[in-house]
Amino acid sequence: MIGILGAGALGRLWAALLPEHQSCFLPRPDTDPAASPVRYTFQNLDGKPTTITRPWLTLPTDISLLLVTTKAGDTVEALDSWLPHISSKVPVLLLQNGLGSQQAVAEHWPDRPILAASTTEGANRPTPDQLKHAGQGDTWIGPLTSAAAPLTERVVESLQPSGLRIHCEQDILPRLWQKLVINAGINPFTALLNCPNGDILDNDFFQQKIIPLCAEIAQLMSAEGIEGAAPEELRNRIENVARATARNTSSMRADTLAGRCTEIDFINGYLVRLGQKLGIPTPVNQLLTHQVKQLSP
Ligand code: NAD
Ligand code: KPL
Repeated sequence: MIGILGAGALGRLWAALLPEHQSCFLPRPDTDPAASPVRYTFQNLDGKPTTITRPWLTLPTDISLLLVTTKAGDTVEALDSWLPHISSKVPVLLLQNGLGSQQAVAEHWPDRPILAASTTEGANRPTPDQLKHAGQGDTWIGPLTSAAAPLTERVVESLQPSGLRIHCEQDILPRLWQKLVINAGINPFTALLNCPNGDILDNDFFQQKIIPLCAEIAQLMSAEGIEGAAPEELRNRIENVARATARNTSSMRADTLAGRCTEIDFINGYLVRLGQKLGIPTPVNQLLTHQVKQLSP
């Protein structure tokens, strides 16, 4: 049985795609243990609707793999409630965007098999009872702790029945950085300008900031030994994704519009903290982090 911690958009996508009876959700501490199962309408990539019903976990001993699909800022606390009840041999797969939360989990539980995924799948909930698979992508999975390295292939195999494109990646950090670059270059602008991804491209604020932003990120990546960090290349990648997802509402814009906390602390905010640690100035990341935080409750 695969346990899913975080019954939001991404968690519900995995639950819908994994075979029935092979996944369940781990409740939040404030959920009534007798609560009815999680039920929603799943709309696949062809738009076909299906009703999905998945139980809440009752016996933690039944879990063979834990997928963690909470937001980055909730992850350590969510795991803190559950890991004392789950065998230390069970692999824990983190699916958060950004960076910082993955390292925090690996540092808190260094002896556990902790893995991280970088995914370009897209899922959203147009209403609380609906889940839409909005875009097909790829998912790379790799180890964060030494106990996880020998388990990576087994974890990937156990997720293959979902039908998603999933790959083993022994060196997962560069993949997490690649996604971080995209999120750092698109998400804050869409939230601040309250526009879909593609609209940032013609905006003066974006055009003024994207070159110095990419220079900051490139310097941080080089200092961390991450390859593929020429500023112009980063800018091209960001602008290509903004073009390819032109009509999308980014997760940060969606969070801001819904009055939820954003993941800015794990995207541009992570880059600011890393710059402070390495002695590299990051004024554009600081500005974007500060301004996005002003939008949140
Ligand atoms: P979401 O807000 O829809 O879901 C998060 C869920 O976690 C919520 O249901 C929330 O109630 C639950 N949660 C919070 N604290 C909890 C706790 N202590 N115990 C149990 N559950 C708890 O977010 P999402 O869109 O599913 O994204 C989850 C993560 O995946 C984020 O880091 C996001 O950046 C990343 N991601 C999402 C997508 C996507 O398409 N949705 C794609 C790639 C990466
Ligand atoms: O990952 C995304 C997000 O919204 O968080 C992008 C790639 C920007 C797509 O919207």
